[in-house]
Amino acid sequence: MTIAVQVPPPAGQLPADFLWGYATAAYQIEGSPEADGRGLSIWDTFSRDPAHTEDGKSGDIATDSYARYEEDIALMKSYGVTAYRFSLSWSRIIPLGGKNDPVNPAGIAYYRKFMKALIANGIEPMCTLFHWDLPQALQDRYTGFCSRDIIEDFVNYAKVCFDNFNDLVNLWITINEPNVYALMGHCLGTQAPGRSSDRKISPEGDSSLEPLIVGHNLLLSHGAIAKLYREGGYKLPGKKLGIVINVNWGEPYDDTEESLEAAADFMSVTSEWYAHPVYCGDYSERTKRVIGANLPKFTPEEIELVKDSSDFFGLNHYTTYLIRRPSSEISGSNMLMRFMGNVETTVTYPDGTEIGPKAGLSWVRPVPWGFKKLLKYLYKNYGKDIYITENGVICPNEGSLPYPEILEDDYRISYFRDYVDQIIALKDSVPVKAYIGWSFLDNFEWQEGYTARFGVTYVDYEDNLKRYPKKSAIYMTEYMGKAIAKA
Ligand code: PNW
Repeated sequence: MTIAVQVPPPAGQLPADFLWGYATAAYQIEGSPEADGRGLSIWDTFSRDPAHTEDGKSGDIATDSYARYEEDIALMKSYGVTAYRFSLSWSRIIPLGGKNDPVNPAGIAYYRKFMKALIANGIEPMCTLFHWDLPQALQDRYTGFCSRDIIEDFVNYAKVCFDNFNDLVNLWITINEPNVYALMGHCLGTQAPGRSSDRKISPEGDSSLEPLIVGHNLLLSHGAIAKLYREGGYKLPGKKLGIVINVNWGEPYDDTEESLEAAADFMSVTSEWYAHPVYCGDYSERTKRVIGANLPKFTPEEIELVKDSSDFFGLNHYTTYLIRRPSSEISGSNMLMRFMGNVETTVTYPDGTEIGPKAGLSWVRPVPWGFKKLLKYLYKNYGKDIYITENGVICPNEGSLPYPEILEDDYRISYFRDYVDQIIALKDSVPVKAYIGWSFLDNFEWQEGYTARFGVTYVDYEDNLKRYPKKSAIYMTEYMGKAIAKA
């Protein structure tokens, strides 16, 4: 089937070295959980309990991309992308995860073959070390990121990756969204490892403490890996390493002092919690105040370790919320609200209008002006080059539309185009170096199972996982092809 698209010219040009492409994560697409000696990860364990996903399905098959990588790369090449952001499965490389556990040569051989195929097709590998699929053995051994023991094991895993892949990778990402991993896995318990204070959800966990400890150990791990990368001879000219933080924009609900403070608290706890240590060396004063005594403390040596440990600001951004103080007292069990700065998020202004059109998933609405404000805010605060490492949306009804109507994703086209246009509008004031959309394929969307389709490529789960480009894929090929200057 061929889809006709009309692509008006872009509003301006992006530099010739601007990176453009799509992202995925290992557990969301690979499947083949036992191939070539892979060990179990916490996402195998978690998602094999049908109560943990919307459709009761796990990532055991996913989009079968471990086996179909050549087909996937050929499709990506046809999209004209210049970069692909993917993650490595730790338990394929070190099946039991730890520094004294054996390395798996078959896992390494696979990823080398895969990266070489990307490069041979003119696609720059953007490689994430940890996108949430921790080896189960480390969760069992010492509760994973709840323990400081993780740091040495994570550094060892990073070293194995640098030793084996650094000749093929110019852009490394240590951790994907430490904030989401800490909170969904250890406060709400809706993602692996599924820990929470709520004993109906988990037999173990402490929603008020563990996310902070996990966050702290993620930051220390990132700092230690960056030190290894820089001091171990891996940071060669043209190579970079950074962390990816998920930041949504929080706009004050109204112009009262109370809402302005609430929005500042929201931004502080949802993004500064990680960004401030990574770029400035310690938790910000506001984060310390909002979170309070439970926030772990860095020693002076640790501050030095995490300070300026990322070569760029890796930004995953999806949406904007209106922020106000909650109308009633936050109950002790609603810890997530506390981790959002003791605020309430809404999408409806005082006059009843909505911040953006409803999407196919409740938490994401297109608000391109919020993205623009965020880019200015992040550059003003941290002064780093910004790499957009994820940005995407689901169309209304996309979960239920049949093929081929489902390919007509005009809603996604508007979203992508409006967001890229903010980057173009700011090109002389905010250095954005990459735009990576989420996602290359419909895939295993964590607790949503296969019900939430973020891809520019439709995957037919009923018919041998066949791939079909959606209209957005075709549109973006032409749009980005025109927007990025020719070298
Ligand atoms: C990201 N939010 O998670 C992840 O990196 C991807 O693996 C995931 O598939 C994708 O976004 C879509 O969900 C997020 O609440 C989770 O703003 C939550 C939020 C943003 C990103």
